[in-house]
Amino acid sequence: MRISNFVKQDRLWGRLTDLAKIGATAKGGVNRQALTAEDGAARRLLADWALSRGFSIFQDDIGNLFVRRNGSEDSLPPVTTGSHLDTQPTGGRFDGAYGVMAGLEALEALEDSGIRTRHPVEVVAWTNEEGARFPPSCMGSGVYTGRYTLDWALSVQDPAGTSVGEALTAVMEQTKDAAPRGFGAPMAAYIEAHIEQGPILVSAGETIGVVTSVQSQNLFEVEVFGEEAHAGTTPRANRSDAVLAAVEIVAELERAAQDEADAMRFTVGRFIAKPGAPNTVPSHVVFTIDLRHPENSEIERMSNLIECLPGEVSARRRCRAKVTRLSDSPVTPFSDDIVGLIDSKRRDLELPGRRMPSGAGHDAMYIPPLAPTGMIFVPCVDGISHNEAEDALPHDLADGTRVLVDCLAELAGREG
Ligand code: HGY
Ligand code: MN
Ligand code: MN
Repeated sequence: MRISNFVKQDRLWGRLTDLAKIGATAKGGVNRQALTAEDGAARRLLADWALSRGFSIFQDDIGNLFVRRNGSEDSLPPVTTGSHLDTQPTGGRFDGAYGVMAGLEALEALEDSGIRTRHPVEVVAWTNEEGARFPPSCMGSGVYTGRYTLDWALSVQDPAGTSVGEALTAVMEQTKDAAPRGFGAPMAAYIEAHIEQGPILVSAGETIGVVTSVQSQNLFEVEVFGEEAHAGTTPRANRSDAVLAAVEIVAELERAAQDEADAMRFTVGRFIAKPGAPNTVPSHVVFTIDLRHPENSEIERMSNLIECLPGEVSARRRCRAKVTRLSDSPVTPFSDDIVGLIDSKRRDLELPGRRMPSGAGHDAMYIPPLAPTGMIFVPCVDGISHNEAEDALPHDLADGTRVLVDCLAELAGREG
């Protein structure tokens, strides 16, 4: 008897619908940025759903929230699934939320089946996966796995000057009934379910993406320093205009990032000029560069350019530049065993699918040093994501959850 028989599409869809109400936007999307009151409310809702089913809850010092269904041998490391509850400012109802709700649905299906597992099975909601308010992304999983120190993460500030530490205190208070969990606690395996956030599955009419790797991604912060001056009286020859230097830097780097294969992903998502007065020459610009590529050598080539070109352009414009590499994550291959298991379970369920790399970053990319790791993709409508129009079909979401729970049950050593 497959545990996937106990997955309830309506229960999963209902929870996603309830969750999407927290931070709902007028355009039908979700704005539930990390460590906001909305994020706290979503975490509380997950905790209440978990407790009402008899599961237990834990949280670590960066706020990663764990839901646990005990195993018959509870000292064994858990088999873990999960994703994130925070969203982009103009986010959708499924990015992250699907993986957490699919994990909760998997625990419910196990409970409904009456089948025990040797290992405990856990769902985690990682803190600040998006890195939209507090860059870099995957901060919670990064601290959990030792990529970042807790102290550094707590010191990161949002554009308004609020630190992660200040925002985290209020949010963790809402789940203070969760038991403590240490960083890096071992896992027997980790599988994350997520919408693909791209066009491949939906174009092929397939249901399951068996993810083989996550492409490399580096995040940079570039600051350009100039000099404030009067917009009306200051000749060009006397100006140190930080914006003009910054836009020249971006234009030159964007040209260098152009490749025949259209594989390099170069994004300037945040660009803030100060003092921001229309009639004062700007003295300070801070902007981000999100760089991705399927090959490590290519992203390093482009990263080296990003680290030296801003200084050269700035000097030509009587400005100076500072480049900080906020995060770098090389290509992350997933475990052959987990990839093989996901592929075999999708075939057992006669679901069309393919093996494929992930263009988007996910918390799963930080887990391989800790546990055999994999991901399950399901299609999203027209491949749209990081957009309020993001959408997915209930049966695709349920099918991905069916594959997930059959994998978790096997990895956790089902008894019966
Ligand atoms: O940026 C990413 O790829 C992820 O969606 N946070
Ligand atoms: Mn995501
Ligand atoms: Mn995202």
